[in-house]
Amino acid sequence: MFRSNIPTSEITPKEVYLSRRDFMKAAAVTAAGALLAACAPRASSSDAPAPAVELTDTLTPLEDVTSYNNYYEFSGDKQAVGPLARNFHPRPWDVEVGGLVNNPKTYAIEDLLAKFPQEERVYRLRCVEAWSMVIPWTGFPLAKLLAEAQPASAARYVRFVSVLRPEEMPGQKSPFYQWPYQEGLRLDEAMNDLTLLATGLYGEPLPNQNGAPIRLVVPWKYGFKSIKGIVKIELTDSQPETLWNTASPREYGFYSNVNPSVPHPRWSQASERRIGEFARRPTLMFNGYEKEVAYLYEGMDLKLNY
Ligand SMILES: Nc1nc2c(c(=O)[nH]1)N[C@H]1C(S)=C(S)[C@@H](COP(=O)(O)O)O[C@H]1N2
Ligand SMILES: [Mo]
Repeated sequence: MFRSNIPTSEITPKEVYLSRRDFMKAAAVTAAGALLAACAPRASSSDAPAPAVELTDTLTPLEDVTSYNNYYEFSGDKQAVGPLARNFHPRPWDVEVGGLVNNPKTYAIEDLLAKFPQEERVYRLRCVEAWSMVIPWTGFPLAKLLAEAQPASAARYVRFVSVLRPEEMPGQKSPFYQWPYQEGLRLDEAMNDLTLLATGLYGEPLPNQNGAPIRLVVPWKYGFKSIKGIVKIELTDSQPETLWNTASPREYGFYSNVNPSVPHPRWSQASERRIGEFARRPTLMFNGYEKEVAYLYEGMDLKLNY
C-alpha cells in the first residue's frame, strides 16, 4: 500500500483531502515529494536522493496518533490526555510573533491558515522515551512565517511559548513544572525547511491532544522539542530556557537531536519501539534526516551539545 508507482507530479495536494482512505494512499506518495522538496535548496536538481526510507515507513494509525500522547498540560498519563483534552477550546486563537524582528505581528489562526499554503509532510516522530510514530502532518514551514517577520540582525534563537490555561488544562496545576511550556531553536534550525508549523494531521485539523490549533514539528529532534498549542514565537539573542531543560538539564539538553550514540542518563537511545510493531528498530542519526540537517552541526561535539 505504501509503495506506489504514481509519479509525485501527478498528485495534486487537493486530492489528499478527498477522504482519509485516499489521504493515506496519497500520503505515501506525498512523502517522496516532501523529502524532495526538503532537499531542494541543498541538492542540485539532477542528483536528488531516492527517498527510500520514507516510502517504506508505514503510517502510524490515526487511532494511535490520537490516543497515545505526551501533553503534560493535561496529564503525564498518555492515555488520559485525549479524554482530558476534549474540554479544550482551540478557537479563538492568536499567535504573537515578536522580539528581535522588524515586522512584529499578532496573527489570528485563521490568518495563518489563509496566508501560508498548507503542505503535506510525512515525518517520523521520535520521543526521547524511545518510541516512535510516522505521522502525516499538514502545515507550513516556520521559515515562511519568519521571513514575513523579518528577523533583526541580532536575532540568533527562536523561543516558543505554549498556551497557559489552567482552567482547561488540569496538568498545569502541577507544581513540578514551570508553566507555560517553552521551547527553543537556534535561528538556522528554525529556518531549515523540515521545521514545520503543523495545523493538521491525516488531512483534518489538529486534534486537541496533538496540539490544536498549531504546534511545531522538528522531526530530527526528540519529540519534546515539537511544542504544542503555540501562542507566542519570539526571536531572541540568547538561548531560550526550555521546560524540560529547566526541569532536568542533565537529561534534556537544548539541542536534543535524535542520536543513537548519546544515551539518556537512564536508558539507551540506540533503538526504539515503533508504535504498532513488535521488534525494536535501530534509531537513526538525526532520526534519519541526516542529509537535510547535518550541516547545522558541522564542527560541533554532539556529545557535549546534547
Ligand atoms: N506544550 C507541550 N508540547 C509538547 C509536549 C507537552 O507536554 N506540552 N510534549 C512533547 C512530547 S514529549 C512529545 S513526544 C510530542 C508528542 O506529540 P504527539 O502527541 O502529537 O504525538 O509533543 C511534544 N510537545
Ligand atoms: Mo516525548
